[in-house]
Amino acid sequence: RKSSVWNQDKTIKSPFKDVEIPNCTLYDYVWQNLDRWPERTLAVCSTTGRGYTYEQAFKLSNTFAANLRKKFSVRDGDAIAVMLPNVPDYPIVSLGILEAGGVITSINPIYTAHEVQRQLVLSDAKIVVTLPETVNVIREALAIAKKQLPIITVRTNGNPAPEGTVLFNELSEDLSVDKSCLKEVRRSANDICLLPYSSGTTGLPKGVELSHRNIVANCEQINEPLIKCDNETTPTHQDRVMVVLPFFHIYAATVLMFHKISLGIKLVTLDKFQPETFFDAMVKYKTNVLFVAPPLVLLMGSHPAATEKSLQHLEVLVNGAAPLSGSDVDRFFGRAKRKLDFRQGYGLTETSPTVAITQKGWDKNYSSTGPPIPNTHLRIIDPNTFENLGPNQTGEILIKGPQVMRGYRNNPEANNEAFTADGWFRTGDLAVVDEDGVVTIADRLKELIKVKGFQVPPAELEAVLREHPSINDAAVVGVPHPVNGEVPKAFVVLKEGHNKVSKEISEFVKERVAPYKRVNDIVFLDSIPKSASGKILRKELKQKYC
Ligand code: 4UV
Repeated sequence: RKSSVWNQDKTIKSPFKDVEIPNCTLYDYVWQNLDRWPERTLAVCSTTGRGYTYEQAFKLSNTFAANLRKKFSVRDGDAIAVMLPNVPDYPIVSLGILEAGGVITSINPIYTAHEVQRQLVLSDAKIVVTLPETVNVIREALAIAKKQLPIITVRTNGNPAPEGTVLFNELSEDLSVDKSCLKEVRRSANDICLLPYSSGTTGLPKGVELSHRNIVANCEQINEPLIKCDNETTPTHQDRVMVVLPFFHIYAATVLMFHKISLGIKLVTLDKFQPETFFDAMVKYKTNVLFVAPPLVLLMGSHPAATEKSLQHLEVLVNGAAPLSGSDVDRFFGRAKRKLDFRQGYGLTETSPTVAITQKGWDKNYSSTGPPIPNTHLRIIDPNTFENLGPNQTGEILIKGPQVMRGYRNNPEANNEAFTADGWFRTGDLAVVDEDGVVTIADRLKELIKVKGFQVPPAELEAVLREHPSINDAAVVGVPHPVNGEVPKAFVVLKEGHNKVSKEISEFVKERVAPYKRVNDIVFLDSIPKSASGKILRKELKQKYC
């Protein structure tokens, strides 16, 4: 069969018909169907049962938005940092920020003060929204940055708000606020709505400018391939999605939060991952759709609590964020004692995030990620010559589409590297595309390490290592790990007369980075191999020592 997705010039188009992208803000898009299901539950916490209906969430976020402008003087385009685990309030906080004209810059709630301060400074955040439990980390970060910012705390239990912070409830339930200030908000589809941080192909994390149109487009683009698996919410049916992937990451933000709320789906939130509570919640809330990253597929194929009974309601499983082994999927099916609708998506923070996803009935090859979603164009190039490659040839995957970011904030150099002269976005991933346009990710060309699907930029760890008083130079690469996918391995050059104390170096890193970025494997070298232009020769390190 002659394929029609490959063009003459060896660019690849989506097999799907183009979709029209509404010219509206993400806020208007998400609430467009509100009057169809005001009474339905929007989000519920799987551990406490605390939750909100669609109508309640709409009203609370609207009141929060008015107070952000009135009490905190939020102006159009102001960045607001959200550092929260998966609490049911997360969507209310997010939609309130958007309605107030703000930009959400989400921070991993397990970040250390060292990591938080960098993002607070770079994003120029005006306010931080967090849990009472993490106020101290924020305060420490602000002290390092020599900055002062208002802190809003989301209370998940009866504990009072830490002194000097404002309770989120008091802002979202405040019936006295005058909402006329919201009429002053001027946001259009081309304005930025999200500012997540990603290292891209190289270097330290950078602010990724995603517009309202980027995210609205991505929601519309995944409707066609994905909506069928969600059994679109009807007057008598509401899908229940388990939200175990973190909302702060773009995968859950777009695909689980904004997209699912636009469809009236119930979000069952899990704030702390423990296998037993996770499997109990799947049964209790009859969750039928689950989005995961590879370590969870592994767990669901091997944990004693993963049984036919605990998986009885599950209909659809979607994997993404890192390479998956097909045998893990088979083991999981073995536990469920049936075959489920299994999907795999591919995407990046820079692409809002979805680029490709498999369709219903997919059982060709679990490691492929399906064809490009509507309105998406791909190229596979030889990264050295930039020449377009053909079907079944491995090369770097380049993307064009309405979901591709505007660029990295204030970083022309990184943008120059990220885009070709004619506007194609370079992913830094190696992939193969077959005759039918089906994408399989083969490897990562970029230096980025992914631990459990989370970004671990080597440059970030190298900078931390170089701060150590005994270290002269450092390099970090990823090595395969059976559970986490990859883990970082460090190469260190000591200053003269200093001792090889790997334990002390590990401790030093531990204090400065989130647990999944910790380095336990350290090799001492006399020098780090570098190119003439000073670039670390990571391939050489991998070949020689890994
Ligand atoms: O920037 P980021 O942390 O973004 C993500 C996004 C994951 C998504 C997005 C849409 C989906 O529908 C979905 O299922 C998952 O993780 O990291 C981007 C890098 O992660 C690797 C690849 O190296 C990207 O450049 N990656 C993402 N998805 C896959 C993957 C995959 N399915 N297989 C292999 N690697």
